[in-house]
Amino acid sequence: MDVNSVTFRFWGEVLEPTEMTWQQLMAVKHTTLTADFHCVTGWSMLGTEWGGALVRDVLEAAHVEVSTSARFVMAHCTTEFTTNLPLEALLADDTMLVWEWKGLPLTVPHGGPLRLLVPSLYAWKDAKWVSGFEFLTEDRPGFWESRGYHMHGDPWKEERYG
Ligand SMILES: Nc1nc2c(c(=O)[nH]1)N[C@H]1C(S)=C(S)[C@@H](COP(=O)(O)O)O[C@H]1N2
Ligand SMILES: [Mo]
Repeated sequence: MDVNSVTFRFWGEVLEPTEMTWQQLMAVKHTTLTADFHCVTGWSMLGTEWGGALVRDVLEAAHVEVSTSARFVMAHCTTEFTTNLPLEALLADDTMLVWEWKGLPLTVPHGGPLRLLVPSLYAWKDAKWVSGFEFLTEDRPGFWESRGYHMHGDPWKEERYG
């Protein structure tokens, strides 16, 4: 995977669609976070250490101006996988774009070079190989959500299936 060919896109309900290069992403304020990971099928992985940047900081660095009409976001990947989440979840103070796991580059099977990490929601929302955010006025189901998974997916409320 040549990271120099990575572009991360922002479109939909934004004042102007824009994109970021890998170099621009790497220049965003670095954050590490230790989080628990809950798969909807029942397993959890506790205390995993991730490195990257808060999505908030990424949006600021890219000068993305989210329209006041935006309420939801669809995360898109380099594969057909998509997942939807509320805008508040994307902007939460623990939601990140990650590229490191235990201080090492994130491996391809786990979503490298770039993965979305939403510790407040089930792990199916943690889009691997994430390539962009589409801002939406209305919620729309992503890959698993259109196959029966919950539209929101809060593990504490056990929001597994819709
Ligand atoms: N692009 C993409 N991201 C994805 C998935 C997928 O199929 N494609 N599966 C999701 C699900 S259901 C889970 S449980 C986690 C698994 O992450 P892991 O492979 O790093 O354990 O990734 C999530 N992100
Ligand atoms: Mo999962």
